[in-house]
Parts: sequence; structure tokens; C-alpha cells
Amino acid sequence: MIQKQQHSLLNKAEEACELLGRHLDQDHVVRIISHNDADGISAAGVMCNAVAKQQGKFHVTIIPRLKDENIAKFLKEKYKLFIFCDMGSGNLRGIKRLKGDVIIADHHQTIDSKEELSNSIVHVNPHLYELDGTKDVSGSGVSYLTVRPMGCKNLAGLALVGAFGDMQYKNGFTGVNKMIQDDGVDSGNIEIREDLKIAYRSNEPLYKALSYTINPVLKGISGDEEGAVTFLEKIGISYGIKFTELSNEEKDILKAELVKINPKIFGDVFTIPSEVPELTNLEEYSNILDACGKNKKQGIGLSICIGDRKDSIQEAQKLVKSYREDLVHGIQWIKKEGSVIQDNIQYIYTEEKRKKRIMGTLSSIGLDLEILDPGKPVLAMSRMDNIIKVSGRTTTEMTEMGVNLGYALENASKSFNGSGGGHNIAAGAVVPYREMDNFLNLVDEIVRTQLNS
Ligand SMILES: [Mn+2]
Repeated sequence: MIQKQQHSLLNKAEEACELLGRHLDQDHVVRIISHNDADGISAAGVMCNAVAKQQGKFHVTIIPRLKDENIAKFLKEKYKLFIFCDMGSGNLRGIKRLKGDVIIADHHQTIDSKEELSNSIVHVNPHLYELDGTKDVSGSGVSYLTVRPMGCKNLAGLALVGAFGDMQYKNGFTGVNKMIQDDGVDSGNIEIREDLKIAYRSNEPLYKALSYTINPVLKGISGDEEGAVTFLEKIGISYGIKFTELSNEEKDILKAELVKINPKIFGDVFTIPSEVPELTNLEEYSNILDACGKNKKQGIGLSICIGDRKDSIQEAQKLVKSYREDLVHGIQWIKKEGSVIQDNIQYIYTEEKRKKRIMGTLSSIGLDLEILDPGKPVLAMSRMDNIIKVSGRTTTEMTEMGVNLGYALENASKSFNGSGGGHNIAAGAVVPYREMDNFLNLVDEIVRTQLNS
């Protein structure tokens, strides 16, 4: 069944590819619009690389969200082909009004995806074939499928960078992602080997590298340089040198000790062997794009994807560095201050600019490290003038007990003239600042109902 559904998706992607090919034959400039997260930036990168390979021209814009005002601007543009990557499925009504042909290469589930479309729009989205777009394919993956018939297996690695960015790797890739992985391995673009998943292991001293490792988290070590030093001293390994400089014997000791803390620290590591060292590791590549997007430097991220191997990488690494320093500070902050506990939820609150951009990630890490009680969903509240931006995070265990944060935040925010929604495990909302306490109480109430039903 899945095979058949996947086949239907590939057919649709092929249809999109033919449409793209017809426009490239006529030398039309391809108008690409994509999302500003790691997945969206790599999705645009995949598309641009494929177009460039056919000697085509493109014009790209990377945006945080496809709003009506964006579409209003595109309506005035004279391009013959628009491609929306990692977005668009939720804006079919607006997109239908565009003058040119359209390809939508998205993986988000939306209510209006059953909208009637004309022949000038090719809509490629796994949800249309009952495939799971939350874990089986990302926006960059759908973009990849769209150009795959042009012979682009060298882009498989970049396509999976987006999947890592959207957290689709869970003890392995599944569905379409697995197919892309096979493409990459068969063509030599991707290499997979078992190894320790220590972040920045070739460019930072070991204690720092370990304290920066948050995927997976290491209790007592992630976000804690002193903890990392203590751990390394205890097992008799010098902390000041790089992982890559350790002897094989030391690497074995380290592995044995780290696995005791979290078995997930040893596993498949994905690389693009032909890449420059900074981008070889797919997860680190994804972190770089993520940092670019979060700092509104999506142009740098895109330049990297389309081949700038000098200035952009240096620039992006500075962003990564400041981002991970913020994370370490954030982890220490939560450790020290904890959260505000309510009956069924807990929350953290900030007005600080550097904390605001990491609040969601911090909540997840806090739960993983158990410095925040995993038994209560976390709402991370960031104040922006008169409104509060809310990121909600919980654990799989809690969702299995009935918690659905997407539903809770959507309903609670609507009661206070806000908006919100998302997945059961991670969701977001925006509410007026003056309603913050009422909002928290209502979410607390909704979560209680969810747990009791
Ligand atoms: Mn995505």
C-alpha cells in the first residue's frame, strides 16, 4: 500500500519535473519561494542546483511565512513559473490567482489541500497520498523528488539536510526519506557509518564539543562545560584536545562511558564525503542553515547550498557559534531558575532578545535533560511588546497519555483573540500580553481535561 502511495507521489513529482523542464527549455527565469528554516533553505538549494545544472536561471526569495501580502506581491510579478518549496499547500486559494504556472513542493498538512486546482498548478505533497509528511519526507525531500527525474542524485545529501532540520531522523529514516538515503548511498553522494555523535568534534576541544552536544542530550554534560570537564577527568581523558586527536584506546573508553549516559550517542552518522569539512556532516550542515534562518541571514544559508564555500561558511559559523553559546547560557539559566509550575503545565518566561529565539529549543532540551519535569508540558513565553509568543513542548510519553498541545494552544489562544496550533508534541501560539495569566490557566485546564479523558 505504502509502495503504491509512494509511487503516486513520485508520479506527481515527475509531472512537476516535466513542467519545470518545459519552462527551462523556453529559457524562463524560475521564480522560487521557500521557507526560512533549515528545511526550507535546503529545499530552495536543491531546486536552484537542479535548475543551474540545466543551465537555467532562477530568482529566489526566502520568507518566514507565506502571507497574503506576500502573494499580493507575487501577483504583480511577470514570471512564467513559480515554485513554492516547504510552503504553499496552505495557500492554494491565493496561489491560484498567480498568472504563471505553479509547482508546489510542500510537506505540510492543511485543511484546504483538497481545493480544486487548474492544470497550471502541480501540487506535490505527501499528505495528498496519505503519506506522513511529518516524518517520512521534508520540504527539501519533496523538492528533491521534483527534480529527481532530471538526474540529481548528487543532491540527495542536501535533501536529507532538510529532513534533519525538521527533526525527521528518529533512529533512522523512513518512507521517502529512506528512498532518498538509498539514492545518495548508491550514487556515492552520502556515506553512513556508525560513530559517536559528538557535535563540532573536529574543531572544538573535547569538553566544549561535549557540552555543545544536544542531539542526543547527555545528562550532566550538555550545556555544562564544568560537567563535561568533570566527566572527562573522572574517566581519565584529557579534556583540552580535540576528539579527533584522541588515541583509538581513548576513543574506546570515551565511547563506553558516553553510551552509559545515553546509548543514542553512538549510531549512524551521515556524511557527504565530497563536501568541505564544515559541511561534511549532514546534521552540522543543517545546524548551519538553521542558524542562518534564525538570524535572518537566509541569504547566507542559500549561498552555501548553491556553492559558496568561502565567505558564507565563515559568516554562518559565527552565527552557529553565537547560537550555541546562547543555548549553553539558556540551559544554565533553566537549571538555576527552573520553571513556574502550575497543576498540569509549567512555563518559562523571558523578555531578553537573545533568549527569545531559543525558547522552544530550550524547552525541548530542558525536558530531555530532565532539568524540567518531563511530566508537565512546557510553555515557553517570550514577550514582544504587547504580545506573547508561546512555544509549547512536551514528550512522547505525555502525548501517549492524551496531551495534544496543538489543540490546547489553538483553543486557548482563540479564547483571547490570539492564534495558535501545531502538532501534539510541539505547538505555538500568539496571545495578548495582558491575557498571559488567563491563557496559562486555560491551557492548564485543557491539558487537565486531555489527561482525564
Ligand atoms: Mn519543512
